[in-house]
Amino acid sequence: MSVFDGITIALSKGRIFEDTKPLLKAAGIIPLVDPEHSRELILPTNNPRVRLVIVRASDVPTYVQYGAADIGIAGKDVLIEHGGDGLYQPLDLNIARCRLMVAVPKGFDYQGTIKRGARLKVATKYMLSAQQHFANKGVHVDLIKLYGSMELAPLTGLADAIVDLVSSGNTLKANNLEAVEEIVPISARLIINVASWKLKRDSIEPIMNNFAGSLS
Ligand code: PRT
Ligand code: MG
Repeated sequence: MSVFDGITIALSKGRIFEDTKPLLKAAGIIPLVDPEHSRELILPTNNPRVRLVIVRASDVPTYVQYGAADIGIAGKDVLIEHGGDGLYQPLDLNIARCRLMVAVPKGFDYQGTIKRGARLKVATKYMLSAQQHFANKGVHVDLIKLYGSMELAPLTGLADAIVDLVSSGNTLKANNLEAVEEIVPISARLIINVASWKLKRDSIEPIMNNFAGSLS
C-alpha cells in the first residue's frame, strides 16, 4: 500500500462533484483531473497534500468512517441510511438539495388507503428512512428494496408507492406519478473521520472554514 499522509477527500462524481468544485476552489483546492472524463479514481489536486477519491455516493460515509478518506461530502439521504458511526457531520453545505418523498401513481388515493389501515407496498432504496417514517405515522407497510429506477415499481405492479428523492419533479411527472408526502429535506454535508479530526485538525480545519465561508 502506498503511503499518503496528506488529506484524502471522498466524493461522488456527478452532481456532488459539480456542486463541490466551487467550495474546493474557495479552499484553494483545484482538481487536476475531471472525473467525468477520466477513469482514474484517485485524483491529484494542485496541492500535493490533498487528493480526491471518487466513489459511489452511498460509499462515501464508509470510506470516511474507516479512515480511508479523512473527509467526505455526502447527501443527508446517504448519511441517514449509513447511520453516521465514526463520523463528525459539522457542516451542512446546502448543495445537491432535494427532498425525500412518498410518491404514488396519479389518482391513487394515498390518504384514503392509509386511513383505512390497509397495508401499503412501498419500493425504495431508502429502507431505514422509509421504515422510520411509516412507523412514526403508524402506517403498515411492506418495504421492497430496490437499487434504482424506483419510478418503475408502481407502473409494473411491484409496489403501490415509492420513497425517492425529488428535485425538479420531472421524473415523477414523466412517469405519471405524484408526490404525496415529504419525509425530509435533503442536502449534502461535510463529514470528517473522528480520528482524522484529532490527528490532522491543523490541515482539516482551514478547509472546513473555507467551505463554511463560501456557503451561499
Ligand atoms: O447514481 P448512483 O446510483 O451512482 O448513486 P446516487 O444516485 O446515490 O448518486 P447521485 O450522484 O445520483 O446522487 C448523489 C446525491 O445527490 C444523493 O445522495 C442526493 O443527496 C443528491 N441529490 C439531489 C439527488 C437528487 N437531487 C436527485 N434528484 N440524488 C438523486 N436524484 C434523482 C432521484 O433519485 C430521481 O431519480 O433524480 C431523480 C429525480 O429528479 P427530478 O429532478 O426529476 O425530480
Ligand atoms: Mg443517481
